[in-house]
Parts: sequence; C-alpha cells; structure tokens
Amino acid sequence: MNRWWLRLTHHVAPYTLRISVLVLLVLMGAGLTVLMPWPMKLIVDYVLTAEPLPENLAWLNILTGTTETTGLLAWLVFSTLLLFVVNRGIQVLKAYIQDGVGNRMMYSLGGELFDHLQRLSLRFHNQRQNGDLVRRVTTDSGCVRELVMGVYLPALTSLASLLVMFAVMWYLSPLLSVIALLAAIPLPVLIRLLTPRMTERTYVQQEYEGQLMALAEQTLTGLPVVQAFAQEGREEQRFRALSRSTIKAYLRTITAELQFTVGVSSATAVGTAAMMAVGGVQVLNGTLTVGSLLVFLTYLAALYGPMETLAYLTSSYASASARARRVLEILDEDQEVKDAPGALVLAAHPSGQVGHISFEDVSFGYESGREVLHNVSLDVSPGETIALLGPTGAGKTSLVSLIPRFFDPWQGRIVLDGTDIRDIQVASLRNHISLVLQDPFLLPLTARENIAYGRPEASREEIVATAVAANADGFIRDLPQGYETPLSERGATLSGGQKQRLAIARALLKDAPILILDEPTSALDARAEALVLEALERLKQGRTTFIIAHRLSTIRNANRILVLEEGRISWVGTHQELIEENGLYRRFCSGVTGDRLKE
Ligand code: DCP
Ligand code: MG
Repeated sequence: MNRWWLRLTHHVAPYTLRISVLVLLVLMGAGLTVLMPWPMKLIVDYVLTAEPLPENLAWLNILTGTTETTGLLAWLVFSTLLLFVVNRGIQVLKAYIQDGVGNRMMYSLGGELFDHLQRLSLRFHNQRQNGDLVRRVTTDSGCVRELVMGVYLPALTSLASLLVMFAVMWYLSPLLSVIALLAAIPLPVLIRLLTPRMTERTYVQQEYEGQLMALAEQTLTGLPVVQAFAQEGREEQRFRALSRSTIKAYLRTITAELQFTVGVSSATAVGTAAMMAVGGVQVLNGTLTVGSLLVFLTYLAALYGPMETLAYLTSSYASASARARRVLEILDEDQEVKDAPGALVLAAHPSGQVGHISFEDVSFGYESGREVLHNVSLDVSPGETIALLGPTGAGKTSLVSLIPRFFDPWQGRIVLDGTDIRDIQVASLRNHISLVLQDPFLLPLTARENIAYGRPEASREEIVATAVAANADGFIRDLPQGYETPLSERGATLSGGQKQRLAIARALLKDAPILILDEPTSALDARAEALVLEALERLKQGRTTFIIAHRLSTIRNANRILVLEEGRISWVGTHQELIEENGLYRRFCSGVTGDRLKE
C-alpha cells in the first residue's frame, strides 16, 4: 500500500492543465482574501480621519486622480465591491473546474475498476457480495478525487492564505502577530483531542447506515419469501430497531462535532478579546492605527478556516487512502482466466468440421480441499450430442462450465480441435459456444435485445425466426409491446418456462459450433418441451452439443448418454443401452434423480 497514490496518477495526468489553472485560481483567491479588509482599513485610517495618505500609499492618489476624501471614499467603496465580485467569480470558477475535474477523475478510476471487475472469474464473484462491489465502483473510486481536491489542493490553498496573511500581519505589528499565533494554538490541540472521537463516531454511524441499507435491500430481494411466511412485521421491527441505533449514533456524532465547534468558538473569542485588549492599548499609544487593528481582527477570524483545513488533512488523507485500498485490492485481484501470451484466435467462420472436445483426466473444485470432479476423461466428436445425466449435485453444471473457461481445471486439460483451451483467446473461445444456463438470466433490455444479446447486428427477421424456432414467438407477441417490451431486471414479468425459451432463442441466434444446454426444458410442460426439442433437434445439426437433463424424453436423441455420479463418470452409452441395462435404469427409477426418468 506504500505510495498507493502513484498508482492513481494516470487518472490525474490527463487533467494537468486544468489542475494548473485551479492552482492559479487558488493563489489568486488567497491574495484577494488577504486584500479584502484593506479598503476598510484605509477608510478608517485616512478617510474618516481626513488624514493625508502616507508616502508609501501615495500611488492611490495617482491611481484615483484625486486627493479629496470623498473621492477617495468613493474609490475605496468601489474597490471593496470589485474585490467581492472578483473573489466570488474566482470561487465560482474554481468550484466549477474542481467539480468537473474531480468527477472526471473519479469516473475514470471507476471505469477501470468496473472493466476489471467484469473480467474477474466467476469464482471471485461467487465469493463476493455484489452490494459491496458496487460500492467500490461507485463510491470508493472517489478516492482519487478526494486525494487531489480534498487533500493536495486544500493544503496548498490553506498554506498560501496563511503565509500571505501572516506576512501582512507581521508587517503591521509583530506583537499582535504573536498573539494571533498564540490564539491559534488551541485549534490543533482541540483537533488532536476530539478528532479520534469524531472519526470513531462517524465510522459507527456509517456502519449502522450500511446495515440499514443492507437490510432494506435483502428484504426487498427476498420479498416473496417474506410475504409467503408473513414475516413483514418482524422485518419492520428489525428495520425500526436498526433505525433507532442509527439515530443514536448520528446524535453522538453531532454531539462530538458540537463540542468541537464550541471549543473553536471559545478559542476564537479568547483570541479576539486578547487582541482587542493588546491592540486597543497599542492604538491608544499611537503605535497602531485603528484600521490596522481591524485588519488584524478580520485576519484572526479568517485564520481558523485554513488552520482547520490543515489540521484535518491527515484524516482526509486517511479516508482517501482507506478507499483507495478498497479499490486497489480489486484491481490487484488477478484475472484467473485470461489470455495466454500468443493465445490462438479461433476463426470466426471455420471451414470444415469443428468442435472436437476432449477432457483429459480433468479434476476440478471450487474451494481447495473439496474436489467436485475427479479425473474425468471424455472424447466428443464434432457434431456429436452428449447428454449428461446424474443426481443433483453430481457436478454436471460444473463439468460444462469448464468448456467456456468459467473456471480452469485443477488438473488435466480440455482440448478443443487439438488446442488446449487455455491457449485459446478467451473471447474467441466463448464466441464459439452458445450457452443456455440452468438459471436463464435475462438482462433488463427489451425481448428483442435479449435475444440478440450475442449478435446485436442480427436482423429482425432472423430474431423472429429464432424465436419461432425456440417456441417463444407466440408469447413474445402477446407481451404489451411485443418484441419491444422491456423485460425487468430478472425477467420477472415472464414465467419460468417463458424465460427458458427466451434464453434458448438467445443461444440459438448466436449460431456457434458448440452448444451447451443446462436443463433447457426443465420448466416446460411436455407439449412445450416437445416443440422446443424439435427445434433444438434441427439446430443441433453439425454442432457439438452438451445437454443436461433429468428427463429421458429430453435425451432420447443424444448420440451418447453420460451418467455422472459424485463427480465421476459412472456410465457411458446410448439411450438404447441405458434402457437395456436394467440395473442402471432401475436405479434411476428408484429415485436417484427422481422418477421423472421413468417416461
Ligand atoms: N458447487 C460449489 N460452488 C459452486 C457451484 C457448485 O461448491 N459455485 C458444488 C456443489 C455441488 C458440486 O459443486 O456439491 C456440484 O455442483 P453442480 O452445480 O455442478 O451440480 P449439478 O449441476 O450436477 O446439480 P443440479 O442437478 O442440482 O444442477
Ligand atoms: Mg446443475
């Protein structure tokens, strides 16, 4: 984590010019702030007393072209106005550039993080909570903005204002400058004393807020279960209890902050009083003008702002660095499944027969120490259809998810047309595979866009034809806006079987030489299944197909059936052999995979 900010510089570098302008504006702003009380000083010291200007201010007479007091007054009033307007203008411009650049840097880092996250393996994502990852992309990526706009720039602003102010004060009266310095001392002390408490309480408060958000999100996601078990009351209780704790934590934070504010105000009051006393005596002695005392008092009040900023820098830095840690932790996460150097790019439109897949002594598991597939060997010819059968949890889904390299085997290798799939470019490998997942997840797009997800350039005719083939055209036309109906996040407006048919259409339209179907018809009734199977039958032609199913009807036409039990291939043969081999058939019938196999 050392020098973490060095790793973020490429998100800052493109904005060097704009940041330079910002620095310039900051310095100009600091100068103008220091000038602010001066017209007042001149009015008090020279206009109200009708004293002539001293030699070192004679240039004012030349500039204004007048030596009359009223003329000078008018000019000074005007310059106050000008100072205000210009200073405001600078602040506005600064805020505009600062927010623009800050957000650009944040989204630049957020974009890098999002892209990286998308490419991390499913194993990584299985172990992580989506909510937490979303927070890292959308919120924690603000660390780079926080660092530049919340640490470096304020540090510069504060130091510049403090230095200039102090120089002017010293020029006016060294004694009063020392008093101002003494009056400022309580501030760092207060901060040292109270910051840990404020930070701690803010942290607790944010924790509670996070829990509250998580509870609301979880309850809404699992709402069907909550409602089915009539547990709304209990969830409400939990929410209210958590809300109470959150409010309590919030009040504790506010108390700490108020203590701090009271402390700062007291210090300012004491400092102001001391300065008035000493300055008053000096004015009476004639060693200080009234106007200079006013300048001092104004600076004293203005001193606290930058000092406070400086004192908070460490905590701002700590917060930015904590967030950066959460971002970099993900960026450091190695892409387990990635292109090997010189990886083979498969031809987009291969000529001749493709799709020869062999598993060579493949073992695989999700967590170390718990192997799910043990020494699986299998040779599938191009165009062959393999049906996978086996009890739930046997490893069927795991076996087929090795083919598109959602995971890499622990041991052994998978070879596609003579090349180890680890030596094939991941994207081109996946372009050769059409998948219907066990959970037919649809994206929050229209029905048409969902079907065309793997081939956005497909024509409407092709899309409709595929939907017809997947037996999905009918219900899509019945949707309120037909093919243009937006489907909600989880495709909740469709039934399980409808989602499945849409997922099949999506896979079919992709038109890849390898087809993987994980229980594609489990949610369909016998009639719908027959129609889909018939369509699949046509589309399987010439494609190497893996189909996982629980029903014999689904796998009847497979070239070979493969029975998987506890991660091992326990039987391979044709449908006819399966029926003839009494023992095996009986075993299925007696409930290993349920009696659905009886048909
Ligand atoms: N498993 C795991 N982590 C995952 C997925 C599965 O630890 N992300 C485990 C659970 C099972 C084993 O792997 O013990 C095999 O799971 P599969 O999903 O491969 O099993 P099937 O697809 O055969 O089961 P089903 O018929 O229920 O889909
Ligand atoms: Mg499965």
